[in-house]
Amino acid sequence: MEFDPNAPLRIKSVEFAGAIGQIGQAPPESAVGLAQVAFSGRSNVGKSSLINRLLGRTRTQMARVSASPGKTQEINFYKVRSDPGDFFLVDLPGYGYARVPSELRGRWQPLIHGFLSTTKDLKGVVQLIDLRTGPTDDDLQAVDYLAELGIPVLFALTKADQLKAMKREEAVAKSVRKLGVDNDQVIPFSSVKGTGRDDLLGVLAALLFPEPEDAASAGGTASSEDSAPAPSSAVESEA
Ligand SMILES: Nc1nc2c(ncn2[C@@H]2O[C@H](COP(=O)(O)OP(=O)(O)O)[C@@H](O)[C@H]2O)c(=O)[nH]1
Ligand SMILES: [Mg+2]
Repeated sequence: MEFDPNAPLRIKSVEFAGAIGQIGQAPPESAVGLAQVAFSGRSNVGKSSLINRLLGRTRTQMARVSASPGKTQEINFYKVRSDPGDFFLVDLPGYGYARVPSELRGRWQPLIHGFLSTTKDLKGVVQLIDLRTGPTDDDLQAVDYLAELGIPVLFALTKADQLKAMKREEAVAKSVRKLGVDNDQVIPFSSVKGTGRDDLLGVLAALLFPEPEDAASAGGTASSEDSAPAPSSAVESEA
C-alpha cells in the first residue's frame, strides 16, 4: 500500500509524558528521538480545546481547558501513538495574559528557548491565532522569534465558528496579510465544530512523517492541487 503523506494521522492513543517547568530543564527521556510538533499561542486562544479536538478527546481531556488562564507556565509533553507513526505533541505555555507587555521576552521566551535550543526532534510549530482579532503584537513577536530560529510554522486560526462565512473570509485574508504568509499556510479551525481538523491532521502527517523527496524539497510548494497546506517558514528571513 502506498503511503499518502497528506492522509490525516490516525490517532490511536495519547498519554501525558512529562513537563518542563524550569528554564533549562530537560525534556522527558521518552521524548528524545521521536518527532515532535509544538503548539503555541496566547492564553485563551483556544489551544487546549484545539489539542483535545485534534486528538479526538471529547470525554477525557488531555490538555486541560483553562480554569484560570495564564496559570500554566509549563511545557507539557504528550506521547501520541498514531498511524503512520508515533510522535510527541508539545504544548507550549500560553503568553499574553499578564498585564506585563513584554512577557514574551521576560518569561515565555527563556523557558521556550531552553527547550528549542536542546531539542533536535522538533519538526515544526503550530501557531494559534484568534481568527476574530487576528494576530496581536504578542503573536507577531512569537512568530518572529520562531522564524529567527528557522522553525517551520503553520497557523491555525481559532474559533472560526464565531464568525459567519463572509466575515470569516475577510478575517482569514486579514490574518494572512498581517502575518505575511500564503493562504495555504493557515487553517481556520473550530474546536466546537471540528472545522479544520482533517486539514491540520493532514499537514501534521506531512510535517512529522515526510517522504524522502518531501524532506529534500522542504519549503517548496506542494504540487498536489487538493493537498493539505504545506508548512513553511512563517516569515521570510531578512538575513
Ligand atoms: N466558540 C468557540 N470557543 C472556543 C473554541 N476554542 C476554545 N474556545 C473557548 O475559548 C476559551 C479558551 O479555551 P482554551 O482551550 O482553554 O484556551 P487556551 O488558554 O489557549 O488553552 C474557552 O472558554 C473555550 O471554550 C472554538 O473553536 N470555538
Ligand atoms: Mg490551555
